[in-house]
Amino acid sequence: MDNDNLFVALRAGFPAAMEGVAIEADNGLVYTWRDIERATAMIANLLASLELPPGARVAVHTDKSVETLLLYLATLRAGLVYLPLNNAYQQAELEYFIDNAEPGVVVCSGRNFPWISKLAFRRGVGHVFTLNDDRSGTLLDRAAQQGDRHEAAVVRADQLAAILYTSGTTGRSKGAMLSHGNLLSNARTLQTYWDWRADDVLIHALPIFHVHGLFVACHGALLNGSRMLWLSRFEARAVVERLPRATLFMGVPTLYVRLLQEAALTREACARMRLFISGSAPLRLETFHEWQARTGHVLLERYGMSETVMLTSNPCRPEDGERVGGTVGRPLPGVALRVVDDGGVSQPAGEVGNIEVRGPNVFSGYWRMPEKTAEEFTADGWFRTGDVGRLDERGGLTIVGRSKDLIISGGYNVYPAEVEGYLNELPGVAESAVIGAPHPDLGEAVVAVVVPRPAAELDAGSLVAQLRTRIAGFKLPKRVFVVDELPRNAMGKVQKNLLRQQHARLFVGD
Ligand code: MLC
Ligand code: AMP
Repeated sequence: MDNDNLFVALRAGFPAAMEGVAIEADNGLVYTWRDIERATAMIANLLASLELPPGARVAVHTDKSVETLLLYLATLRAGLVYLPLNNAYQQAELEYFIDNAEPGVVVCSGRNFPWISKLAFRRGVGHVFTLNDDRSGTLLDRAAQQGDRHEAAVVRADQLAAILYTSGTTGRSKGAMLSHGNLLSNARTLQTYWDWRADDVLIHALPIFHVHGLFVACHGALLNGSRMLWLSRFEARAVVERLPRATLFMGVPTLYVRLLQEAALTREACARMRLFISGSAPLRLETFHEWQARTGHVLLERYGMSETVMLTSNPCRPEDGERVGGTVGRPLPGVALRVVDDGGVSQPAGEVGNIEVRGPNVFSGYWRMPEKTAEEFTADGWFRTGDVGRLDERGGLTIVGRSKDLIISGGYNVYPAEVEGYLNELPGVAESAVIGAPHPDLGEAVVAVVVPRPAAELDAGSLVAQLRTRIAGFKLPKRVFVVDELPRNAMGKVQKNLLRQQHARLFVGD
């Protein structure tokens, strides 16, 4: 019987020598391919023993660990739906995700169990397990009692593999539904386009609750039987130390900015490396050039989204052309991309417009939000990315901005409407506007401009302290300005462009 389970395809990429090393973790542990095979079977057997309904969601809010990756693979293997959550998310954020996704299982770190289990059980979640980054917790305790053989669940290519929440323009997150087929088609395309080799060694330093660290990085290595050098968190020095033993690295631009601050980052250190990939946020041309001068390597920039996985890439092989700084390359094989005006008319090369895409990698819609899904797709099936760009004569894409009101800070997305919503609920706040300001390390930093209610005295520090208990730390404003009023146009709409201009040099020198 045909089985389109993504796990089966990844598993087929494991080398025949199952005793070989698959993952070397920074805590000194080494995982063989057989370890991955056995551990995912045991966790999949545990998940199967819970007798969840088909399509049940497994929501995961843990610190980064190899075991969390094993849980992801086991969820695929069991035919359930993986729902990764940024471990910086706080109570209000978790409540929303659990209400919206109605998971059958929640897995969290032991230190968060008291509050997460309470809110999960109250919302009818049947099972809450713990998983810590030192291999302790009830998930592994229970899995240890299971058999280490498991026949992967039979799934169709269009069945859901994962839901990735991506913040909505209205301030509420939307769950992008990705199927086994979406993820596998993209993984296979990248395998070829980036010329993955069995002897590649990938330094894995990204979080594993987003497309970049979980799908692009891990699928590549697993599908290809390549080793990963695993870091539980990004630390520039630890990455540089591993470069002489590695061939591949993937990062958001902030990682490259921080690596460039390391004196030990030299051509010699990078001698064995074959590819450095950047994405998830705009890469400054200055970083692109500095990287080349320091390491002798030309960074490969690519562009993607939670809803689509990878869309475009600069070339990897010389015969596919040169990597051009400031551009995100051509659409990947199988991906169709067009630039249209607001009326949906395709623009000629050189003209700026809205980026729309289509392909086997594009998600099927937002979880339980048919109206939002309908809004984001055109009548003829193209997905509106919310990004704005232009194509050159040879089909290369340059992203020039976004039509969606989104801040990308250190590779994490922050939706101003969401932060404004929380700010406006605080005592003494009449209204607020949240913008992104250029930042040398983070690319963009969150800045809030707040208007007090009559007679209220607002203190920036106290506003941030109050927000801290409600939302993830990376969404907190790095600066807060208290003003008498917000600039508005004749229609009464807040003129964020004026605020952006006003604060453009807040974090960067002249
Ligand atoms: C952490 N902090 C941030 C932040 N990350 N603030 C703003 N923006 C960020 N990105 C804050 C914390 O809240 C904390 O604040 C302080 O910084 C220190 O926290 P930390 O955890 O020690 O930070 P650090 O380890 O330095 O993290 C920075 C980082 C991390 C750049 C390594 O943000 C990161 O790993 N980013 C990668 C995100 C990513 O993988 N994106 C891919 C999305 S997929 P305080 O106040 O408590 O001190 C996607 C699709 C695609 O977009 O195309 O790939
Ligand atoms: P996410 O919703 O986290 O998947 O973020 C996707 C968004 O990140 C895209 O819509 C783009 O705005 C942005 N993005 C990803 N890669 C790049 C890139 N190379 N350059 C500029 N923006 C990017």
